[in-house]
Amino acid sequence: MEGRNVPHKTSLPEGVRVGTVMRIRGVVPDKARRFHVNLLCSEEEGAEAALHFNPRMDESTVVFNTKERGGWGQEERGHGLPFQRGQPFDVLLIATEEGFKAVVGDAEITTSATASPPARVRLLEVGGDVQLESVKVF
Ligand code: 9QG
Repeated sequence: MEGRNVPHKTSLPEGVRVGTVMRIRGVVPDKARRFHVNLLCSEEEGAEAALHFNPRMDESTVVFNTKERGGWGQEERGHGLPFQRGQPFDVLLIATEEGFKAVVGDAEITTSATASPPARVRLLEVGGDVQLESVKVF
């Protein structure tokens, strides 16, 4: 996917395995508040999220969470915010045994301890205040 905009969906019918790398590049718009990358467990409305990766310019942090049938799990927050309004970004989401590791530019911002296993993922979705440049799965 190159140069399309949000909401964006990439189907992952075979799921992801430990070692899968998802690379998301884009630009944070000047007036952006928040955007998100969701790794969803199905393509259905209201799907559970193995990972909700949510840079918040309005709170100067990145929120990580999961969504189960009963609603949101417990939030984890990264330290600092490696995203800036008006600037490009390059995010790697790497599937690990425990969940997902996020690398933004030169910084590993957190390993999400509570994420669901990568094998359950079926859809990568990007939404919110973001100018998306590319989504690639390796
Ligand atoms: O606020 O926090 C993550 O823990 C919620 C937000 C929600 C998530 C959630 O409202 O926003 O970020 O899908 C949603 O509603 C997202 C965009 C306690």
